[in-house]
Amino acid sequence: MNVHSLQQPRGETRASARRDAAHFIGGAFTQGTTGKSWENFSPVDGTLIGRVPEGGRAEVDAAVTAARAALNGPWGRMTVTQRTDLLGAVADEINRRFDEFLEAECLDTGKPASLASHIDIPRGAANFKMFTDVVKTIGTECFETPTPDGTGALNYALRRPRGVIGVISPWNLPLLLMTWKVGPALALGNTVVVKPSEETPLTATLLGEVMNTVGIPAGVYNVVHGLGPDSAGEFLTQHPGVNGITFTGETRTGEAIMRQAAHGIRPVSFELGGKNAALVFADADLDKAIEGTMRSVFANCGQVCLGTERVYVERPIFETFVARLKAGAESLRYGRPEDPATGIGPLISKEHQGKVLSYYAKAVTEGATVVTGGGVPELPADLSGGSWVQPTIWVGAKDDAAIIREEIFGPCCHIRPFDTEEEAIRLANDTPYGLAAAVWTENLSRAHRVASKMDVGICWVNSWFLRDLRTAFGGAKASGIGREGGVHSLEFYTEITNVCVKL
Ligand code: NAD
Ligand code: 6OD
Repeated sequence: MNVHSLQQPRGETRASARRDAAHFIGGAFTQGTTGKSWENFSPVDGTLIGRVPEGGRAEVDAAVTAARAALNGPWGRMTVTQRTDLLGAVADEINRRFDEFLEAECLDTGKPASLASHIDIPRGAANFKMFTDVVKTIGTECFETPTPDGTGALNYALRRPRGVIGVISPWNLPLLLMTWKVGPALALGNTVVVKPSEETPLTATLLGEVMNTVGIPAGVYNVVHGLGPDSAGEFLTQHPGVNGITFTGETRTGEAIMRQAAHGIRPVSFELGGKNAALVFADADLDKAIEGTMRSVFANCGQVCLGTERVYVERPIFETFVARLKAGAESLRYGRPEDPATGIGPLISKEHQGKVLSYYAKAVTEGATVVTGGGVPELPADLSGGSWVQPTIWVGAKDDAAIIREEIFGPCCHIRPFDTEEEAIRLANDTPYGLAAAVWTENLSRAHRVASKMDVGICWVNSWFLRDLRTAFGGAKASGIGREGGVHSLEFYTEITNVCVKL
């Protein structure tokens, strides 16, 4: 990549450096009609990145109308091969413009380019390729049914696109999580209207250029920027022309969207919050457990829904584990995205920094011991306008403390000792959430036994965030509704019509 293209002007905003976002509706970029917009600030240093137009009901309506027209028009008429060839070209074009996507993602999020170039952008492309493979190979069921007259009947299933899909996505892995929904939706013949997070508008906008370049028909992929309540997010999820809503974000937002989706009985697919546990047994390979837990706690500055915020460590190795994770946390280097030595970036925004710091303060008032971190780092003046926090580790909190019960979404974890396998399982499952868990042990039987008892959608053994896109992804309990990935995406993105033929 061109590392210089990631440099932000320090303390000023040059007009040439500004990156304004735009809606993408019916194949054209527009600033919309509301006259409203907001400023997008860099999480790294607080400088202005650009302006983002706020869509209103008119923009949402225009996008849904364009999506419906494409569904009933050129997109709906394509063969599966024509459609999947085009989506393969989308993936290729993202890879061809890799550096531009990387720059845009790092500008919006402040995350290290070393991370985004390994995860966010390659997965953004892979999310289009993988689902074309699924769609090309999937069949449907057929039953031969006996009838009293002896001639029988044939029942077979037809899978058809659900229609216009509303996609509401978050800011932590913006391109990855948005395309994780747009990829299968389009591969299965739907059209989409995306409302990206207000914090991260750039890659969704850039993807519009890619769609036009490769010849995706106008209206298949639409983007309307805006906020949630009383703005584009709410207007999209309330729109009667939207046939299904797929959402990734906070559990509380999911509750609001579910209420909005109730009008017209629209189905939802939800990937929500987590309060994920890691269970580290005394027989674990400690080097691997430390390396994996370092990533699961601190990667993306802790802003990963699958991230670990509760670590349970078997007592004989507790002190050693705490000391080693502390050393790892203290070795992480703050820095700009383009610096290859940067180990940790800022949080997404000043608002989120305030939320995370409120938990740092609450941890102390509730009696936890701070092992490391707990505040804002001292940084050079050129970074002081950013939303930085220290990687933080606590011990000694009560099991009902806020830092144990509530999702913080920051670079922090609490570590607690346990004495028996049963106790570890009970503690890990003692949460309203059920997204992910990581189990660290070299004992094969224990690994399978414990994994089968985790009340979660995804349980890793001796790894974390190791993804095979064919597998079911989603959360149990308050962490979600439904599963996406591989053939599981068919559940939400298609409707089945059963055809019963009396022979
Ligand atoms: P958020 O819920 O605040 O916002 C997500 C999106 O919802 C944004 O685009 C926002 O504008 C929109 N929104 C907000 N209110 C709305 C409303 N009433 N109607 C329609 N849209 C509305 O989430 P966030 O802060 O962007 O992301 C962080 C959260 O997302 C964390 O809780 C994290 O755990 C969760 N998350 C979950 C997964 C997963 O796969 N389970 C993945 C990533 C993030
Ligand atoms: O890997 C994925 O498919 C996925 N949805 C990851 C989610 C990460 C949450 O922050």
